[in-house]
Amino acid sequence: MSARAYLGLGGNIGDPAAKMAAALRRLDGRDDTAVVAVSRLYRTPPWGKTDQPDFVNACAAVETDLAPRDLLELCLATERLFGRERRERWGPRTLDLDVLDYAASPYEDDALTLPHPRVTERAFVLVPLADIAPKLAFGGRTVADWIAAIDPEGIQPASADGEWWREEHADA
Ligand code: A4P
Ligand code: MG
Repeated sequence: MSARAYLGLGGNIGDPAAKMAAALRRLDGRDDTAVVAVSRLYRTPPWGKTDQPDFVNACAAVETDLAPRDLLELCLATERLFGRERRERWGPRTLDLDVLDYAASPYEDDALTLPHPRVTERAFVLVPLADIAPKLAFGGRTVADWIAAIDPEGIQPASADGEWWREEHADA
């Protein structure tokens, strides 16, 4: 009874693309979760707190047997595994792994809100997500429609395709 979920990955300290790739390989290696599509890598200007280095961002689709809350816990554990230091809100980070959507269904508990509340404001999420799920809808509008409503300026592809995560990756 697996569900389709979408993850957002990002980072701007060290070698974020290598951390993101290692995280995806780790998830894909589990018996309960398969990575079924990955966007290109993108280089993105910092959003929210702008006096920090550019980010690398990507999105991935997974098929998972985990419940939404268990998928969040797996993402948080994976962030910790690859050395995230939690600091200020929206500040620099080695690896951020958010759950963007789970089975196109709203969900809320004390630690998880789905869809991710800020998806539709963030070009660094929407543009990579359009690589793999342009017709996924949030609030009645598709990812492609939301992109038309925001400013995607400065979001630059940093890989030719969605294969960058499959083997040891030097840099983005
Ligand atoms: N949480 C609730 N819902 C969710 C969800 N759907 N997915 C809770 C993931 N987590 C969710 O997470 C704090 C807590 O949110 C989690 O422990 C979980 O219980 P966090 O990642 O530390 O969040 P935050 O930094 O406080 O806020 P926010 O808005 O989630 O920040 P993000 O998404 O982490 O963004 N600019 C660019 N260009 N690219 C980026 O990737 N990232 C950030 C940080 C800022 N600017 C950026 C980027
Ligand atoms: Mg996060």
